[in-house]
Amino acid sequence: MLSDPIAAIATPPGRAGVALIRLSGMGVHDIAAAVLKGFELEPLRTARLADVIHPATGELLDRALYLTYRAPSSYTGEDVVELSTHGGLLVPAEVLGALIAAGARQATPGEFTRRALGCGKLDLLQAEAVADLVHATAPEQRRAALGQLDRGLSKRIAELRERTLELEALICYEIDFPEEDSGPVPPETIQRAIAAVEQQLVQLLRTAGEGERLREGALAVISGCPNVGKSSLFNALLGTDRAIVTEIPGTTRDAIEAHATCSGFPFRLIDTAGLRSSNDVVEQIGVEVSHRYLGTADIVVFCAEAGRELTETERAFVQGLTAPAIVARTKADLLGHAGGWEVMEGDVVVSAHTGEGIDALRERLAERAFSNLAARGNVEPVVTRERHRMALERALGLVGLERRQASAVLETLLQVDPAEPIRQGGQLDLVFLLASGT
Ligand SMILES: Nc1nc2c(ncn2[C@@H]2O[C@H](COP(=O)(O)OP(=O)(O)OP(=O)(O)O)[C@@H](O)[C@H]2O)c(=O)[nH]1
Ligand SMILES: [Mg+2]
Repeated sequence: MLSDPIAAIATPPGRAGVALIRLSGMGVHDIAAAVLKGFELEPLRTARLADVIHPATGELLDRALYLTYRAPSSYTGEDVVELSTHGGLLVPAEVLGALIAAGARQATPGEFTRRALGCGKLDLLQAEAVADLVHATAPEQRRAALGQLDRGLSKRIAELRERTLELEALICYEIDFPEEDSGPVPPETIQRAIAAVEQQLVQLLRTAGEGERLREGALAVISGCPNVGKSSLFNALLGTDRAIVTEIPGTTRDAIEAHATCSGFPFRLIDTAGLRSSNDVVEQIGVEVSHRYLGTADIVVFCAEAGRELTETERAFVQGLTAPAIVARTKADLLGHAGGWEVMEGDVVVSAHTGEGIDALRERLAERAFSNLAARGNVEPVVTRERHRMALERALGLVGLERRQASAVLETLLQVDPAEPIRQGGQLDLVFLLASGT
């Protein structure tokens, strides 16, 4: 099925050597022929150079490479032409204008991928993976997105769907042909099969918490008393001087957010105001903001200078946190070789000035915030969106229902009308349409 012709610049605006413009839909080969001098459709998928001409004025706009594709063998599944023009702000915009003058329509965001979905070139999970790949900032995000694009999660869902359908067939067979020669299906067989599906659903759901965190970045809040070196540590983790550092306690008054990658995993790092009660209104608001962030944190880096014991207040604060905490003992360089203080197990000793312990802290952050994913490796699919989680939770609920109903049906097989529970079981199929989004 071919839809109306659309065109868009696929590369971001700004100065660059090359820009990619895509055309997809009905009649795009004719549209391309109207703007590319000497356009040839064949051979397909072969780069050729052509002058780009405005169809109305005949003005030369660029000299570009183009490739042709014929439905269904293209990204969208439609007829496609891709033009590699020179980059920058003007040339790609003018070439796009020429294509629109020749009959194309400006594509809406995501429309090419939506068409790929409509033409069955991608399923919804793969289309989501394309978006995740484009937005990836950390290698582990890229790995998960590529796994999903490679149908990792789609295949797992398809397998589960297959198993569930077999299960339903087994139950239906038992109900429809209870006196077949092959004898009754033992109830344990059915129960075992249901339990196996349930277990696989639970396993997938276990990846959801960290999977969603992987897409969005784990919220890591740097907290502690004033002047303990929070902003310096924040800057050291980022590798750039983002937050202001001074020797005056109460320097940071607002929460500062920045993206960081630790051992391949994405984090949203937050530097916060030092925790203390203050008469300064601005500082006090900053402290309240810190508390708000602490309430939503996935992980907290609690800072206290190395070489001293944590105060009672600090200890109580760490114990009262709802998120897991890593205690960072800061300014280690000031200690020299001075001994006489004990590093508690799990604490990380760091110096923002010398860089000591910063890599260890990065590793610890990744281990604590993504412990399950880090341990699983890259072989297993990961659930990365609320939509997936909710569909799987629904499926789990329905499988549980099926298990309960199956036992009831099997126990009283000939005494009840079995049609109703089985129809209920049929809902499962709907849930496994996760990949198609219906
Ligand atoms: N020697 C040494 N000094 C440090 C280190 N980290 C921070 N400092 C110093 O400690 C002082 C406070 O540092 P900040 O990073 O501003 O501390 P903070 O916890 O963000 O302070 P507030 O924002 O006021 O709560 C500054 O003078 C820093 O230079 C370190 O690793 N070694
Ligand atoms: Mg600060």
